[in-house]
Amino acid sequence: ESAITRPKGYNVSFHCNPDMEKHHFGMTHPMKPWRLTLSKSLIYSYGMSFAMDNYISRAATYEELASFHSTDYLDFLGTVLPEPVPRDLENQNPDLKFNLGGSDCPLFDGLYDYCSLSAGGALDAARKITSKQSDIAIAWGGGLHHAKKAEASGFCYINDIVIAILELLRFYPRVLYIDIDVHHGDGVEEAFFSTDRVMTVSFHKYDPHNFFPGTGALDDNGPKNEHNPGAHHAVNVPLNDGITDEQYDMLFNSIIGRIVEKFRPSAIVLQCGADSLAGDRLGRFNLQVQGHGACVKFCKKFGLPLILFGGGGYTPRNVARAWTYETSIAVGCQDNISPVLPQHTPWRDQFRQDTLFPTLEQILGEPRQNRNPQKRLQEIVQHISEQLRFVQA
Ligand code: TV1
Ligand code: CA
Ligand code: ZN
Repeated sequence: ESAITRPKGYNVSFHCNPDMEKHHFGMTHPMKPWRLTLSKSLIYSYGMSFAMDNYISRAATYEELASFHSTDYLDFLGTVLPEPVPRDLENQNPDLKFNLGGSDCPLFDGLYDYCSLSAGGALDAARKITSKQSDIAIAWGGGLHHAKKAEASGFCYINDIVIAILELLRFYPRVLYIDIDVHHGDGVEEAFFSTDRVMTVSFHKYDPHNFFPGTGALDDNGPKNEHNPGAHHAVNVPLNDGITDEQYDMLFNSIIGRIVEKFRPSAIVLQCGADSLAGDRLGRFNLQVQGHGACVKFCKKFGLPLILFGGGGYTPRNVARAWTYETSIAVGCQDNISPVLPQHTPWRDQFRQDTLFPTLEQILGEPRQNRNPQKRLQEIVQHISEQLRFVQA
């Protein structure tokens, strides 16, 4: 008998499209849309689809994409052809149009479909929220936070998050955007730099010269000119290698707790990039599935309309574990699911260990050195508390 039953008094919707998952960025490229298939297969193996409304998301229309992106950019994106020879990391072309076609943002087969499907899922999630059919909407195929109005960046071509938040703003006065991807959420931050209706908060590895994208310092809080209502509405939490669950939980709870109190958002959008997990191919942190999921738990507790997006995540087995655990938190069955992966899970050998919660030792062998002294984390909380004095709901 399944421990997962309805009703719960609130509704969770799940938005995905298998057509998105079949695209390939190139053999050695870290972004693998297939990780979405692996995640979904684990979520379904646990039986969680029975506790959610499941939707195959549609592709976003040109007009929907144009709510944020420039038509010049979209027209080019819609007509460029895949390159015959994929580039490698050393083969960066300095004069790319709209930054398309380099090694980070290659031109692959079906690129425009991939982008419009990601944005379509994000928009479907936003509309389920605004129509009050969902209290929590999940779109693991969204979360592509680096894309700019007229530029691709860091594996992201279309900023589905910005498009979804613009939709929320038609109904809600204030939206809180939180980004736990290991990279700085620069595209979303920039898009809302000049409004006080969106507060953006990104936790990320910060090392301006050695880690992408190099922005997101503690005191980058939005253009501070007299006439900019968006000043102080960008919060940045710059971190170093090796941060642990305990430290991250302390930071997240104290920072987000204060922000919700002060900013009083009407809805929360949480980008759950899974490259902040220990053992990620591109990440540098020591977070475990439990610590990553604790952020979702904390956000859910406010009882505000909530959207969960994916984002980065480059070790597919860890991505699938995190997004499965986070789906269980959304549904509210996290204490009833087995920590042992279901026997019938497809691709079960991909997971290496048969647990949903591998230890740091199982993931890494030797854990990465923690370069986040407690004193520095206290300074960060202090700075943000002072910044929030300028914010009013
Ligand atoms: C092709 C093949 C592309 C192998 C890219 C890692 C590759 C990277 C590759 C890579 C890689 C980055 C930069 C350098 C900017 C460039 C989805 C000119 C082993 C949300 C995007 C990171 C993260 C971009 C996206 C970064 C997200 N790191 N192998 N590329 N300079 N780009 O540093 O936030 O997770 O690494
Ligand atoms: Ca981030
Ligand atoms: Zn990332």
